[in-house]
Amino acid sequence: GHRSAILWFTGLSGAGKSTLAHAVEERLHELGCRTFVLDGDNVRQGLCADLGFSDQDRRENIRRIAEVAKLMLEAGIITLTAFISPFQVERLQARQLVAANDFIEIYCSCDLAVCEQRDTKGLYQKARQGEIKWFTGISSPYEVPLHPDLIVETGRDSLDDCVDRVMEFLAVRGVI
Ligand code: GGZ
Repeated sequence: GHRSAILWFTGLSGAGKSTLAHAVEERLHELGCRTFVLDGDNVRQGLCADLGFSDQDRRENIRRIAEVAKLMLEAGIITLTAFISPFQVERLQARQLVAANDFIEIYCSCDLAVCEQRDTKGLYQKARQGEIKWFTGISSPYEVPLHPDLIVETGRDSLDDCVDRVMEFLAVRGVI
């Protein structure tokens, strides 16, 4: 059996949050865990379709996601959220919605230069050319977590290694 939890992945665009969350989810499924990944693909299309990327809209985006994650926690699900979540205040508020033990903040550490080099969607190039205003790391801030529960070096370590780090941590925390 397993207990429910919120795995809150945070980091720059292109740091690998969503990829890591889905890879961790796969491993959790092998253990028989019930899981759900919330990311831009399933949230910004629907629940948050009215929101853009101003500071205010990002804060509201994260607030809604935190509330949804709380409901899923109550439903007994391990929820993995993969959003930039650039601001310390909203990450702290998300944490404070649930019991301390149920919220695991995972900082996906990846240098801006590496994200920009990867530029899988070409967004950094557009941001540099001024075609996207308020792009995180270029023209909008990212507040590095001061006290994350776990730091994974997604810019340096392989995906498999990062998944291992997360799974080890979940075992230590007694989630799995
Ligand atoms: C940052 C943006 C922007 C701007 C579109 N700034 O790499 P991606 O494409 O798939 O992930 C990014 C995603 C960020 O949405 P989040 O909901 O995670 O952001 S936040 O937590 O700050 O609310 C990127 C894409 O959307 N994208 N415009 N201006 N990322």
